[in-house]
Amino acid sequence: KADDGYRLWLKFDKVASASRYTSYAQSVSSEFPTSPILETARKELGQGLKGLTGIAPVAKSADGSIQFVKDATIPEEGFEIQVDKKVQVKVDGLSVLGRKYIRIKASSDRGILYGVFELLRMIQQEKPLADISSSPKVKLRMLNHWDNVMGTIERGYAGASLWKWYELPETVDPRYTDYARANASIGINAVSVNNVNASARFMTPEYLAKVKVLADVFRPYGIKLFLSVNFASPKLVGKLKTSDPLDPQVRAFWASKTKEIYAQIPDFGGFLVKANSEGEPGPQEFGRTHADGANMLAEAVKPFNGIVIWRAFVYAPNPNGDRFKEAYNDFKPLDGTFAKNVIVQVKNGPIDFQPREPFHPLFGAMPKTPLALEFQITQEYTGFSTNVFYQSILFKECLDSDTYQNGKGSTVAKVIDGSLGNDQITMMAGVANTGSDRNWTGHLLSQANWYAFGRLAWDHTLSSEKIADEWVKQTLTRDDKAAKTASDILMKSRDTYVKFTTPLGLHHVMGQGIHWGPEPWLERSQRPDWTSIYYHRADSVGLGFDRKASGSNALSLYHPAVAQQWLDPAKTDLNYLLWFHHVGWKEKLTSGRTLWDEFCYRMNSGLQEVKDLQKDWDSLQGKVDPEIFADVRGRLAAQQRESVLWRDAHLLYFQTYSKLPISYGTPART
Ligand code: GCW
Repeated sequence: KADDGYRLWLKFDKVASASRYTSYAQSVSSEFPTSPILETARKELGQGLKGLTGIAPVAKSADGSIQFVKDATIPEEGFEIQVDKKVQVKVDGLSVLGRKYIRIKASSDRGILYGVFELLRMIQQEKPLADISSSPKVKLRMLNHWDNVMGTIERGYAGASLWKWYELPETVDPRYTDYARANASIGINAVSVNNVNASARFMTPEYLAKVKVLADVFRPYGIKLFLSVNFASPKLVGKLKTSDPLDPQVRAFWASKTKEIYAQIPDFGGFLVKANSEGEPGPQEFGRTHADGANMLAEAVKPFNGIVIWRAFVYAPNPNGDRFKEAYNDFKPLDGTFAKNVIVQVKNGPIDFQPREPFHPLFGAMPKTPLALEFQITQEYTGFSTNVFYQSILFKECLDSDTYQNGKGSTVAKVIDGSLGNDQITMMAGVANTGSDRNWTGHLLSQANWYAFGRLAWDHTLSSEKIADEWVKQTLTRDDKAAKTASDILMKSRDTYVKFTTPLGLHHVMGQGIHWGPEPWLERSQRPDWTSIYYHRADSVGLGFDRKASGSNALSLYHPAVAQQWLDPAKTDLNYLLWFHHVGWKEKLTSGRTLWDEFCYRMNSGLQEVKDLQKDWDSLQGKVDPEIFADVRGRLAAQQRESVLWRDAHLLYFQTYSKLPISYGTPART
């Protein structure tokens, strides 16, 4: 039967080497008292082993061939897997050493659940079973859905929302469970279900009753539910005259609303807030700060151990300003003023999820405030669902960036995992790329981005190669050669995409309406920061945004050691060049080519590389499922068409400024 991608990386079909694992698949015993999460672990283990080995383990009270063992020394949610530990067993009154078994040790049922998925992951890749101990580096590993009441998804490219609000609460789509288990299998333990451009309807009893049902489905998978809130809810739902966070009635509204939510969802996670950004309401309307707003909500959820996740994605129109600096200018002065149960959520880069961005200058600049890192899994600026763009590469680039907060080695990863301070809350969030398409993510290869996000949120030290290899072996093929080809496609994809869309540090030049395709020629709009020329700054002299002291001076927001690497155009990594410098068209770059020639060269090689990706994928025919093969093949062809559009649009537009001939620098290939 052809594979429609629905089963994601959880296929659990019988493996060729099943006999290697059968002795372990006999029975399961547990030292833990029963609980919904433990029952999920048992069920997943049972189903998984049955699929992978053909044997369904029986439940035993003790001495199973797989044992869930309690060990209070293991960090919360972490686990240890021990394989082949010998035990003393009594046979006919004699004590004998023998019998192989697997122990999954944890301090909690959650740890057992994650250990079970780790074990299944090993078997599914047909790896030799090995001891492993693992625990998550950040506490909240969260998906943010930008899903609307009407069933649409903001920046979603895989169909409609998974949440069927009109059918809820009465009808519960079994897909909600499949979604939860996919998340649990990669360690995701929190989900905000609605768009940060939030409808206040989610604060009504009608919608809370629906949301409660989702929370009930997610709970046995160890997933906490959060809601995005509209800051004007006191006015919109509570019928108050104001939503001023310092107004006693407003505070009373939130206190009682919070109580109402916890009555339905006792383990409710808390609120996610986008305020005073892109037209969303917020505390600044009342002359209050982001901290005033966040702390007011924090007070409401505090009695229930809830938290407030306050987004730092803010910018306002200012023709002479630099959007790069706005979040920093708003938030840096507030460091140390947020309540203990607030975490500030910062996008990976200062502008907006571009295919390549320098890391956000707030990382490293707010030592007294826990910061969450927000990535965008959905491919708004990275090719929708027609382009392959393996985001692990982008995620890692940001995580591994050094902020120098506490000297060399203070990477973004260390800022967010709390190892530089004593952050109570630590968190990584990803804007979900899931939708109602049968294969969940539109482009089948985009499943790897959901997978990679979860794996990196669990352990940011994993390499992109390892994650790609794991995903491919579970999802596409275990044939070594074919798996290598598929992984290589993923590994190359990010660079290829950057080359034909935004090479050399060009940014925010996409179509401004739906953010699809190139639109560098957008020079006028009702807001200056919503044009392309605001970002690319092309003129007769050259291209790029000067962010040194001679320009916007945004570079000064970074630690001097960070700024240093980007200050001198002659020493700046070419991948970031136009982020920080306005470079003359005929200026020689370190590559030996002039800016214009390098630009033409990269655009064209990006396009050629897409052709290479197509060839690589074609070589997988017969090695991967035919339905998946055909689907990805079609999308790569669409990507090829788009790459021509990007190259030609960019070169013809920018040529009106450079006035130089287009030359690709390499012999054109067919
Ligand atoms: O990337 C931009 C998107 C908006 C989004 C916003 C945000 C939810 O274009 O659609 O709004 O970011 O992150 O708030």
